[in-house]
Amino acid sequence: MNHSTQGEQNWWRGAAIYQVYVRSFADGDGDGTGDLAGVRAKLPYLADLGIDAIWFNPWYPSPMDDGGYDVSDYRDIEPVFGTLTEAEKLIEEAHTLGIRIIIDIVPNHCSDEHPWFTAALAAGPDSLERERFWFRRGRGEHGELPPNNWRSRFGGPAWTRVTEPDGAPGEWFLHLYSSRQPDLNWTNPDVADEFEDILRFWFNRGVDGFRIDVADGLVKADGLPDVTDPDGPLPYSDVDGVHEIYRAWRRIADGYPDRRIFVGEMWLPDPARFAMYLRPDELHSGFNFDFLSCPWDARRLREVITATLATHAPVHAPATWVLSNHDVTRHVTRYGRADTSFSFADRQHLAPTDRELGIRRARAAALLTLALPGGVYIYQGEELGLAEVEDLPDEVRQDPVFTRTAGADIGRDGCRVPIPWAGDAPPFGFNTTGTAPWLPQPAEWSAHTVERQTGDPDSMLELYRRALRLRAGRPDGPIEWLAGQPSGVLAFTRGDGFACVVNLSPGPVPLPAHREVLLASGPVTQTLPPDTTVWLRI
Ligand code: TEU
Repeated sequence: MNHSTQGEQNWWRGAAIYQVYVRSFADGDGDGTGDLAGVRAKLPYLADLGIDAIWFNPWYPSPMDDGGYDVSDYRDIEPVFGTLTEAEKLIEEAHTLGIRIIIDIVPNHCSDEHPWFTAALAAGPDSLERERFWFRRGRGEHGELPPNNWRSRFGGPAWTRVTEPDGAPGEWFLHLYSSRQPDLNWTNPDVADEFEDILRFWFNRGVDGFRIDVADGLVKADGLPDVTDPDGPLPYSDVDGVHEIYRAWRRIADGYPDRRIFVGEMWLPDPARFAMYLRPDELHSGFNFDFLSCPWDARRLREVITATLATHAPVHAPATWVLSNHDVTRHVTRYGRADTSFSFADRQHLAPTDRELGIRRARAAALLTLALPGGVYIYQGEELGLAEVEDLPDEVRQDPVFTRTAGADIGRDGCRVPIPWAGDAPPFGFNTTGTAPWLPQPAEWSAHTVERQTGDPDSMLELYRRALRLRAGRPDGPIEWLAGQPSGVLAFTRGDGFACVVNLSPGPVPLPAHREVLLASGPVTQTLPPDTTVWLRI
């Protein structure tokens, strides 16, 4: 069985899913911000690339305090991006091209401009409106201290004090992210009902699945206890009750005759806890951040791949493979550094990076990733070999991570710079009006445009195109490691006749016996050079 003959119902198990950060993908109306018109115009590009589905970052109305992860209306489209009618057309056009649509749902928190939150502020303490959030009186004599010691993931305390309708300093509300993203209270049945209805709203409009933002965070430990050990279990992450929510969501998805799916975003330290979300009556899949965070090292990668497959096997869920997304440093940059791992604790901003090495490894990593069993996520621009933009001026940075940490964490703007499509100067075809994009593009991106790379057999884009095409038709068997390989080499087969070999050692290594080189990430002869991957027919 290969991907193309897999049952329609199982499309998600081996899908190549392309992540579109709408704001930065393509600007159809020429105002400097990407939009749905831009995406619709580029659907043929995505179809030609060979992807199976698109995951859209949040496209809902939003004050854009956190790039749309601060939602003010879950049943509409951000006006800067377009309209609901346009979204419906986009879904239909994508389906016509054989591309499925996954959208982001943000159930942990909403925007402070969401009508529920403005109503809660207005209604005052002890109101039913406040029950939909986490309002608490402060500690200290006059309630001047936050209710507990939780920290926002964007820096600073996780609580902000409000001014009550009578003008007096009042209660505090919880926000695990920015102070403009109040956490919803999932013990309140209003919240569960509302999100179940939102799921149906979009499923009824043809959406094929949801990526669940902060999927582990919805349920908080009873009594909101202080964090006592930051390395131990956290009272706001992976609390057992969360699974009930996903069982209910799964019943809704399974109520549709064609397959609708969920992919959870859970950054969890314990793989066994992670797998619990992927039990047959919960989420279909989850992002594999261990693979994303892993350094470019043969032993470590093999450990992560083996552990990932072992984690997923008991729950019969397919693994996913991710190298980059809108939250992390682009892997071309990471892979060119001395320390090639990723960690939120230290983005290694401006650590020296060897661009050529980064590109070579990114090419090799692409073929490794696309050879593994399960689903794969490709973040927009990855197929163009874009690097992190590390020299953005402070005044253009928009990520609340940057402001809330006073620049101690540079934030995520550097991986969100608008895509270069064509031409020799900004905006590189991002729009046709010449309007400056919302984040400035580096001049060197003239070498990375889709136009420049199309038809160039050595380009990253053509590598992705060929790899995705071959991937769709290749054997889909389980992975088996090839024995007797030199150290620093990852080599495995997938079913009959297909092998993938990655050389992470410092010198060239001999190729295993083969009948044909199907595809290589760099020049190969009888030997495989360092930082190169080859796909073989054996
Ligand atoms: O991210 C969840 C999350 O906690 C991290 O990935 C986050 O980016 C990091 O802690 C920042 O330092 C998700 C989204 O992917 C992210 O873009 C949102 O900002 C966040 O949720 C809040 O909705």
